[in-house]
Amino acid sequence: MKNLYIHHLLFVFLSVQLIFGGINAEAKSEAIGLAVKKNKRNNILRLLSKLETDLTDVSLSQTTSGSYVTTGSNVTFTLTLNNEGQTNISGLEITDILPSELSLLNVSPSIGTTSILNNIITWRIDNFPAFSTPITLNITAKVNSSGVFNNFAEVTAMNETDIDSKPKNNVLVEDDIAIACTSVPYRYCSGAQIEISASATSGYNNYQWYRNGEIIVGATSQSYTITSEGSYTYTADVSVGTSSCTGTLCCPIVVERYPEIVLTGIQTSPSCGNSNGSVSLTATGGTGSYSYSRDGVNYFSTNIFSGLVAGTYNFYVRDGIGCVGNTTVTLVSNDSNISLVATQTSPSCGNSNGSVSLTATGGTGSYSYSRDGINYFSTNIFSGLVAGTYNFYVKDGSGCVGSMTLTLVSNNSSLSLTGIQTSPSCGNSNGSVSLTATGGTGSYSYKSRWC
Ligand SMILES: [Ca+2]
Ligand SMILES: [Ca+2]
Repeated sequence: MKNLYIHHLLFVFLSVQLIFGGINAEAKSEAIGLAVKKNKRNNILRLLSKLETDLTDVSLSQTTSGSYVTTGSNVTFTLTLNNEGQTNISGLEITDILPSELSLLNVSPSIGTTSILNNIITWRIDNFPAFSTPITLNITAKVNSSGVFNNFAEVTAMNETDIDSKPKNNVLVEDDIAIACTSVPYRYCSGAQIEISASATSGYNNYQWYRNGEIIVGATSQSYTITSEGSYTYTADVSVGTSSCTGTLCCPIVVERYPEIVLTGIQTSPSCGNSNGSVSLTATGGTGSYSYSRDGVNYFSTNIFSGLVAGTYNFYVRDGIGCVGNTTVTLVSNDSNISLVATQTSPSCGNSNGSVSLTATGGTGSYSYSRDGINYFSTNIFSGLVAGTYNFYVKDGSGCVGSMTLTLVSNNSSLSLTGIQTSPSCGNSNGSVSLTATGGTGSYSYKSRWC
């Protein structure tokens, strides 16, 4: 929130029955000039017959390259000096007071010399002949802050006597004084509260404030608190002798909002309760480079936040001038359904020669397999198994897990053995037994043992 009190930035100008609301500085200067010239014409008519060949009249006007500029921009004020009389003018000195909120960059006279002290520029011309073309002084400066800034210039010395103005007397309606103003907008982030306490020049009557040229009902005090964007001006009655006329603000007080920052997020869903979700953020509408945050406190240059489980998240973006945008993204877990089937080879006769071959379907990406749900392997075959009950697990590329339980039953073969004997004779060792085995698996081997 800004709370700025504007002192003495605002000028009320005598307008000689004219209201200048909404016109720019150049137009105003011109209008003032017209009023003065009207007086001047009267003077000239009155004096013409006897002083026709002896009139000295210098006039000063001023324009600006921008009645509206933004902070950090440059603005140029151009002073134009006219010799409107019929005599040469010597020893001319013009003093320009540049507002302190502007940094002087360059001074360029078409003729004469300049000297600079802080933001005060003194322009000296030794001789300004009659019937010369106008001469100019360009003053270029950088604008450093928001507000309404008036560049003030007046003829402050000359050797001759001017018919309708006097050097260095600070009388606004004379033609040897010129003021140009520039508005530098107060800018607020979208959504930020606006509060500017503006104050008109004191000492006048019947103040009236306007927003975008429309009367603000009830805003009739010298001060007014601005709470919304717009272009603000005021008028006030100025006493001139026994009458009163209305003057107005030279340049409006401009209050703007920066464009809203729009933040969007593209999500990659987490899977099966894992913290493998991510959000990629895109911001538009801000100024300068962006930084991003999950908590609105800690900001990072990366626009991608990963390692996220399912849930709702707030994300923030901050631009180069500190304006913030935000968005909310809900990550929904993307759960795969994985089926697992097995082909078993039973162990035999209590041996650890059983095996299981697993086949998975569903899920995404490549599979890995496990007997304990912790250690996963690329092979889908588990061997060296004894009879028993086993759990098997499969995990897909997104981390989703399927499982099954399998019981290996020992395959005990039924072997039978029959024998045909040939008895030994007469105590000789010539007996024999011929064995025949049935059942079992594969080839047989035999062994004998005495009882
Ligand atoms: Ca004059
Ligand atoms: Ca003067």
